[in-house]
Amino acid sequence: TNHYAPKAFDAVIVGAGFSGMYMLHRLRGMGLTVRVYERGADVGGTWYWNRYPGARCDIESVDYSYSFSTELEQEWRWSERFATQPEILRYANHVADRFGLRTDVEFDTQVLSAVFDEHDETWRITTDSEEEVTATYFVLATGCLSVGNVPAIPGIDAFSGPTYHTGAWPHGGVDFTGQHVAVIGTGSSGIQSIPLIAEQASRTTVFQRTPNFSLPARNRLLDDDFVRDVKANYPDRRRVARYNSGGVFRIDNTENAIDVPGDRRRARYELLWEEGGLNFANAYSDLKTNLESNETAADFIREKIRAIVSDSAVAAALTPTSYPFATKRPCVDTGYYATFNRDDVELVDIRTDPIDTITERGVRTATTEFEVDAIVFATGFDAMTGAINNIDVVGRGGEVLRQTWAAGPRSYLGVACAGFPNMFTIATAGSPSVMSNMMTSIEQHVEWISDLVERSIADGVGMIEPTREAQDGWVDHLRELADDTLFPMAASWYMGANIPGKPRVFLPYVGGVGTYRELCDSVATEGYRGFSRVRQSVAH
Ligand code: NA7
Repeated sequence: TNHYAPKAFDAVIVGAGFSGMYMLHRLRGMGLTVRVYERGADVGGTWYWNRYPGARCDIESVDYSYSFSTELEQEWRWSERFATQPEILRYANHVADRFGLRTDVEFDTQVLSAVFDEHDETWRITTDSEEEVTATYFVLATGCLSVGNVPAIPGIDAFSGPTYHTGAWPHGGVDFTGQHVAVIGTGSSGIQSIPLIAEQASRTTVFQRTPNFSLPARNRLLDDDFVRDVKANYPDRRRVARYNSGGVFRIDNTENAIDVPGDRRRARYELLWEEGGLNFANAYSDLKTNLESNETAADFIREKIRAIVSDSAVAAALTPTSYPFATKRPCVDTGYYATFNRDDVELVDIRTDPIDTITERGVRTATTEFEVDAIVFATGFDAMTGAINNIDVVGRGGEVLRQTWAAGPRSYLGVACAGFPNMFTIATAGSPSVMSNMMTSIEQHVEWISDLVERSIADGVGMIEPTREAQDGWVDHLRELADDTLFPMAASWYMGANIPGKPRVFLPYVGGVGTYRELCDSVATEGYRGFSRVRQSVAH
């Protein structure tokens, strides 16, 4: 062996969030040697970085958790219906400790490139610690909302006070007491943080480009009876979650809103509004496909906004009208709309009064200069493709992934790419992950990918990759599914529309996690249909 030969692993995984952690656990359990690189100083991914006030998961905690270990499931006790970021991060740490994951993770390390060496049939991976390692399998568990988007507003560097992005929040927290704070952006992060920032700051100015539909969380502490009941019924609860559209414990309603009398429909909306959370968005099966049905739900929420917000001009500005309900990710809030009834909170509609520039003292719109002490960017992420495109990924024949994806991501099943052998992606474009309970999708992906790896090792296959035909077919299928829905009508991050210059392609698989799981399972039982160099699977 060559003294200078890079360290060789069976698998390298990028990212130690919930995807990377479980992938490590599975591959290690198969006897593989694994190295994980993580740019953060510890595990948790999204929940490591997004420490802004009010950060919570809007999937219920008892569902937003791993199901792969019964012991883990039984020993962990969630305290709230919707867990806070600190609690979810504690959970991630608990998992890392319990399964001894940290020993195989290199923290504070960013992967810069991964180049497929055709001669050795291996991936050569370099990091910012100037290390080069090789791996047979290369897994991108880089997260779908992990590259922050700070808009290029002129003058942004001139501001004399501190600026923050919700997705890179200081670990010690920020004290806004006595300050005038500007918040730019009203997606989930803005809507969660604005009520708490407003409580602390002396004055809060919210700059809104597009109003969002937000549903009340109705968060609560979980009582022992509820937790006991969930734990006693976890297998059933998880089974339901795996096979419905959203990966949560819910029976999908097959009724169409359009077929239901107005008073009954209204009663159902009222019930789901009172129950709180995202189930409202699945009140009827045609809400995301039929504009007229969609309007019934949208109108219901618009009425609620008018009822909550006392100033009618502010209420009108907060009311979404430019896109159908739920075609942008609906938000879940605690007291968001009511926050605008405070005397110390103002809303600036930058559609009518656009931001011209950021100055030394604050934010200047076409009409006004707002002098502020701090600016919070709640401006979202270069979603789904951002983190992957930040790495120089080079496949067979020098094919550069970023170039292949220039007009939109291309993959098979959202997990593998033609020309990039033994490379897998978790919870990114082309899969239902972002439109579901991420945990359900992550477990499905990780288990399916590790089964594929196990099978190909057992068969002595070597390199596996999807065929171009299978990949083209998947890209077409994704577009056809999306075109049958209302989703393309919104300028959302699902469409890449929040990032200037990003191709407008609908990124997620919109067919639901249950259908997707069945499809992936059928691909596997048919000898990994669409992959090349995988031998026919023996009947099992
Ligand atoms: P989102 O949902 O992408 O929200 C970002 C917000 O920032 C949204 O209101 C944007 O308005 C606004 N934005 C983005 N760029 C600008 C510029 N240039 N000027 C003004 N306003 C801007 O990100 P979040 O972090 O809130 O949530 C991400 C996901 O996390 C969420 O969907 C859940 O899945 C959890 P726009 O609507 O684009 O007009």
